[in-house]
Amino acid sequence: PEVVMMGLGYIGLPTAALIAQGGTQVHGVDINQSVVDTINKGKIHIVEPDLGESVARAVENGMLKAATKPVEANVYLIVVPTPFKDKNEPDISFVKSATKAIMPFLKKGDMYIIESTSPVGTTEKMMHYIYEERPDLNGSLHIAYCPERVLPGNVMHELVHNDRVIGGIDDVSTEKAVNFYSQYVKGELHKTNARTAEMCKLVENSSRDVQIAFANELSLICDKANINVWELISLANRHPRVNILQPGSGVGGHCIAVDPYFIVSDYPMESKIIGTAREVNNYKSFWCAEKVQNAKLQFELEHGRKPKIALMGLAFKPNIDDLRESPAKYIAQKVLQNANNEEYYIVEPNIKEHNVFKLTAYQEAYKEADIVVFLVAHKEFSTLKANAQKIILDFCGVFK
Ligand code: SAJ
Repeated sequence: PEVVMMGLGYIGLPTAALIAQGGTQVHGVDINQSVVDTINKGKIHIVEPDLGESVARAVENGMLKAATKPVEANVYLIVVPTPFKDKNEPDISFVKSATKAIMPFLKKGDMYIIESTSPVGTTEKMMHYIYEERPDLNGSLHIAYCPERVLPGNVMHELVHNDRVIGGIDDVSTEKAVNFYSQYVKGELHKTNARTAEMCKLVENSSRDVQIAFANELSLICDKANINVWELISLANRHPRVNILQPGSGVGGHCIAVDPYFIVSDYPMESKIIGTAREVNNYKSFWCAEKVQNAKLQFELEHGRKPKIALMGLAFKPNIDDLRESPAKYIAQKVLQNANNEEYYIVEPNIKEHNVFKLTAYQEAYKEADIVVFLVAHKEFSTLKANAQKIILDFCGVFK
């Protein structure tokens, strides 16, 4: 094969399928045997629009094969997770073990590209690691960092159409990597060095986190000031140079709630706003759970009975089925921990069944509940009619 793709997850698999579709032979590698088996059957293990067809086609015409071990190729892409061990240290051990796995196959002139979100300096670190283990190759590889930027739910489109930032460890590496991506990316390819490209990815997600934190902070202020934050933001945004994002029940997912820590852990003294934004967004989820608790006690005092409570939405953002790092799920768990014989309805219209939460249809939950808590602004919820009989805790602006 021409390309070895290390990691067949949310980014690796769509990228592998896309490259294969363009007529390049791709060998995909994943440590999970059942993922490998699924893909070799032309099926997929993740939910993403249009990915299924693309993988099925690529496997059927023999351009994409999956395995648990790499083989010899000309281009090696590292697209594995870089989780955060605790609040102090990003974990690049998957990048390192993927690099170790391809080490015996590398030959002079090969290209090695990291796409995984990584702390600044990771590409240089991996270069030193490779040349230490393979001194025979010294200086002969083309090494670059090129972060992915796709939005879950729109991956197949954005992989092709988003601009990319490509940073080599030297100019030749950058040029070679640009040539490679130009085969399947229609967006612009921007050249830089590896460190800048690494920081660029972290900054993109930190920027969004900081902006959401600003909106969440406003929601706390407005709650105290008795002002409708949704109206306030929409009015402020009529200013030609103001563009405030939407408050919600917190910030979740695998990227925006994690990547800022990659900066904060390396530059703690300098990254005050970035670190504080993380705190504000985390606090917002805690605050929401407290609000539910207070509403519950208040209801009991006023009505002399336990309320029925609907928790609307579990996903980490609207209109997806992904519960990873979800603030809504965190709030639901916290509320249920404090349960004291109230009746609860848990709603997630994008999921049929869940092994922990017993799910109820959103219409029924809304009809039955005394207290309705909107945790995610799923499109289904906007069809519900406001009802003055109910206590509504609208954390994500369903009724604005
Ligand atoms: N959110 C708000 N208010 C808003 C917008 C979002 O509370 O106004 C919340 C969402 O509910 C969610 C979280 O923020 O909990 C993150 O959602 P998102 O849609 O902003 O982003 P992700 O995590 O799905 O994808 C991001 C994208 N990055 C940017 O937009 C800068 C995507 O382009 C990246 O590729 C992806 O992270 C990644 O993999 O890094």
